Amino acid sequence: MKNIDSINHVRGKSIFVDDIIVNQGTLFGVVLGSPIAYGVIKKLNFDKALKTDGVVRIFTYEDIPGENQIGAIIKDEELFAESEVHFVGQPIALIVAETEQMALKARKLIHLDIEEKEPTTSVFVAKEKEQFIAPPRTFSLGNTAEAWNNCDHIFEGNAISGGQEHLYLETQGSYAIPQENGCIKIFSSTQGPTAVQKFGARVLGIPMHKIEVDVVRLGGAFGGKEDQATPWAIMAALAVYHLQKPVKVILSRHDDMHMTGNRHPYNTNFKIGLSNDLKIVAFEADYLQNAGASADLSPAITERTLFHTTNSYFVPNVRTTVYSCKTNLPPNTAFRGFGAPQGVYVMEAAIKHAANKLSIRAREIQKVNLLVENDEFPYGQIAKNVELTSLWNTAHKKFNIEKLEKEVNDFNSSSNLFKRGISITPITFGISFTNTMMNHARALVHIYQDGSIGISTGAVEMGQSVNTKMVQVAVSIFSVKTERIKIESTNTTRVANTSPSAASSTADLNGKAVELACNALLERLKSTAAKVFKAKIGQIHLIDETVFVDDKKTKLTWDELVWEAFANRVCLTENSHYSTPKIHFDKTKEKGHPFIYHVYGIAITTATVDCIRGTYEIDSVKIVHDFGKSINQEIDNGQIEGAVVQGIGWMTMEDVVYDDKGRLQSNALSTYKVPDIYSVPGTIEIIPLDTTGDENAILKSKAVGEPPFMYGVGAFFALQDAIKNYNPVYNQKFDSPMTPEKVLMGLYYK
Ligand code: LUZ
Ligand code: MOS
Repeated sequence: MKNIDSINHVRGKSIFVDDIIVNQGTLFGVVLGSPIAYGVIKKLNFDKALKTDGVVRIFTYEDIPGENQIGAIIKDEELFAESEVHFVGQPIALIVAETEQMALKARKLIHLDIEEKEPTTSVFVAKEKEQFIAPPRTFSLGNTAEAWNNCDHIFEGNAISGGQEHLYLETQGSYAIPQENGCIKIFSSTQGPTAVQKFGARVLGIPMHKIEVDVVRLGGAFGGKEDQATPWAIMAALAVYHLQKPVKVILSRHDDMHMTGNRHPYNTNFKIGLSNDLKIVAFEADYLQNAGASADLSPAITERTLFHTTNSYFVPNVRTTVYSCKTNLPPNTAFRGFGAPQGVYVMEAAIKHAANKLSIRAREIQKVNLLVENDEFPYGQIAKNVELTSLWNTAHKKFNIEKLEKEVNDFNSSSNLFKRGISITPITFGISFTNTMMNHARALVHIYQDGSIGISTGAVEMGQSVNTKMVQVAVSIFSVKTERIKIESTNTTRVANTSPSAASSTADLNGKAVELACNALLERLKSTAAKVFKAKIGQIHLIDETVFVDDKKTKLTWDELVWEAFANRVCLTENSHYSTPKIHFDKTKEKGHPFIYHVYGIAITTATVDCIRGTYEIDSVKIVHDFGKSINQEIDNGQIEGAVVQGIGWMTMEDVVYDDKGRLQSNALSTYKVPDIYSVPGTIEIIPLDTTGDENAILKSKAVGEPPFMYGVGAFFALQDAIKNYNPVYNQKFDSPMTPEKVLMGLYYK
């Protein structure tokens, strides 16, 4: 089935927040952000700005009727700065005017008197000062202190990974409209409609039922709108609260890049110990996570890093600690993979480091340490339905790893100025929100009298095609034409108390809820049909919009059956609730069974480096992936292709740069490079692993959003391999992103 949005998307007919037809009298808000990273606010002078043509009002923390607090996990984040600012771009005020241009003009006329203090941007300084978001967390298995004695080889090293700007095509934005009795309706480009509602209620000091949040779709999010869509929505709502006029707040690209956080940069020291037969005996790592100025989702991201420190390998002795460091940068936040890619990258760096020292290929270490059935993860979960060996064997059979290596060698011996490299990247990703409480969802399904169907869920469509998958789930149960089904907007009054669309779990959680609701309705329709034909329910089947009694086709069609049920006063609406079974986690012991299942995969990456310029191309990424039984191979392949390219971007070219005053230098698309059509791999080949699927995944089709992001890690190591093939004394620092500048330095390193 095709993505239901594709035709409207390519014709520019899809509606995003900024496309909603505006009401008469709509006002426009522009956010004033702090120009400095750390300081004490002495005086704000709005006099000139307020006299500017069209300016209606300027809001600050003093206008907040409830709590000036939007921190979700930890209450450490003000909506508007009160007495201190903690990062460049931190919101101080909202200027509301008749047009956006008028508000922008007024913003320039605001005079800020802020006494500057010395900002902290480095994780080392933060750690030294013990400036942490929360106490450090450690996961351990076995006993590393003793295990070092049993290692034949021990290596220590350091690995750095950088930030990443989400760069969703649609910037952050919201449109809030006053309703009667002090109620407010907010259209928001958010992954978490309930987050907007809940924290909006907190800030405005009103109950949640006075705020309705509606989301049609997002023009991309990637985690950047899990938490950080909230402030702009609340600001619009705050202005509505006071002015009783519709207010729109849409960030410009420049403001968005300045004011919102990124993927967390990490700096990690690791230690790995191996036996002579290359078994990893012990692994330790201290991860310094740059969290920025407030917690945001950092404690949860910390956790997901710890859940993925050993990637796809069994290591009997592990001790890993994440230090979430508080700095004067914008609060870093969720980004596809949610801390797992950072963990996986360090493990792969440690293996590569050991392989370099032992003068062997990394794959020789990787292969003999792959997780197998009943191995224990460092967090106590026992690995089940592990597909890694079967993936490795399939990759070997379909792609012939040794032949690929030989091709690389042959190329290199016949080429002086271009050199090629190769790497292998196995991935393992745990599916479920690591916070067990969040793993539930609801669906509201109406069958209308004419046989058409409307479905509401908590799922937010952000380009991942979850709505298409929801249609498929309903079609698979009702056996009706896809045109019968409409997926409604995500709305807090129809489906309440939702978790954000995140953690790769949206299709599973909401799909299972849709499945439950549709099955309940199907039972009622079958019961109606059974009465019509004086048969038993078990004899009734619905196939292609027609009722069958046993295997005999009847004349009763879907719409006639629906009418019959309605005429007999049968309820044609169902509201269902799904919560993931079996999962649990004990934070006091750091042990449990947090994930309902794991997604596995393996990628082989090849790259070619231009040894004069330091420029490069990723030639191919060959993947064997565990989809379970995909319900939509094209959509899932699209998710993989997008994730691979985004992962390669993170590992190779996307370089978030702040100066030591905490000012973003890579603040526009001229200075921040993202992969474009010219930098995607020459080929991306995807082979689905042949498996029976997983009962806990929706229609056995496993979650696919985040796991393939980590295939991008392979680009870093393929590039290092290519550099090494030109310069045998290359120092192989694990310092990503591997920009052309770093490649060039590596090629000529002496
Ligand atoms: N968001 C979240 C996530 O709140 N919890 C998670 O475990 C998670 N995992 C991946 C992406 N977003
Ligand atoms: Mo996410 S990183 O919002 O799944």
